Amino acid sequence: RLGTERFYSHGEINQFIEDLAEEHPRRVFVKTVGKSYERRLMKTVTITNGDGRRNKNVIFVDGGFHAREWISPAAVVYLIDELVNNLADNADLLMDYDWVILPVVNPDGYEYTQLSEETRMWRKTRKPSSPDCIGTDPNRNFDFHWNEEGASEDPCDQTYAGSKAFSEPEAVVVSDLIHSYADRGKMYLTLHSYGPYILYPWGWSSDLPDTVDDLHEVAKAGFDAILEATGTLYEIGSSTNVLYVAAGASDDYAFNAGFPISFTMELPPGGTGFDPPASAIDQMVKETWVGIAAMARKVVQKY
Ligand code: 0X9
Ligand code: ZN
Repeated sequence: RLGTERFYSHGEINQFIEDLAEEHPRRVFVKTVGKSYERRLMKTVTITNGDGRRNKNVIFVDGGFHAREWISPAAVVYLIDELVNNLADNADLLMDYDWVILPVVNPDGYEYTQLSEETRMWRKTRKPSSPDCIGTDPNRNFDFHWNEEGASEDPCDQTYAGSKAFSEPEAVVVSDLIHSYADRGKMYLTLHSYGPYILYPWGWSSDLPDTVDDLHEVAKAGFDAILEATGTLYEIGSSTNVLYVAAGASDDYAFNAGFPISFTMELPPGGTGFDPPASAIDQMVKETWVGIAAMARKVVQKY
């Protein structure tokens, strides 16, 4: 069991989900879904209530898109622990839903930021993008309005969109998962930092989806729950309107593929922004879970 006293490596997180599956063989299932550029194993954990019913609706959660946003995998680890080890409080969230979770989308980048102070603020993947530069922004690499706005064609930039859509193996893994769950996936949630924001589509343009009221209602449930629990004031709205236009991201891709609810949750800042101290993890991940649970509760009522 992983506590909240420090940040964990990608290997430790993979081991954590493997151990959970071994301890709870009827409730927790781990699957290797692909490999990163540096051949790290990317694994999903599927959490169920163990009733054996197949093809339930799905809530899909991922973290660790951007290497330096360490609080994201930390929040995902806490969410996994909560769903598995606190079934009593979360039975309603697992009655008609399975949760599929990919804790670290960009393990090469995540490990790179753990190497040294100098590499701590790395954002992108680690595949060479030109003779001089390394990395693509995995959250600009999806094949939906790819490279149209808010993305860069310069391989040395932080928001480099890649040589083509889905040039990065890590983005392909997420896309394959999105498609494999699109028919029963009701909420796609990708955790980033830093905000605090709960963002919904679209991020590729300032247009709002026809179903913006549904998106806003679910986001508001998370907003209210967090405000009430800790006083943290999230901002909610469309990615483009709250933050900036940025095409080729996973949230728009999942929404377009059929998930009726799709959010980027940007957790609050800490430290200089992307580097909250380990002492802040406990409070931050618990607060995040309050918001996610409230949004999931709204989703299981609505869909
Ligand atoms: O720019 C991003 O990828 C996200 N912000 S971050 O600071 N974590 O890098 C926001 C993505 C919002 N979604 C879309 N623009 N589609
Ligand atoms: Zn991010």
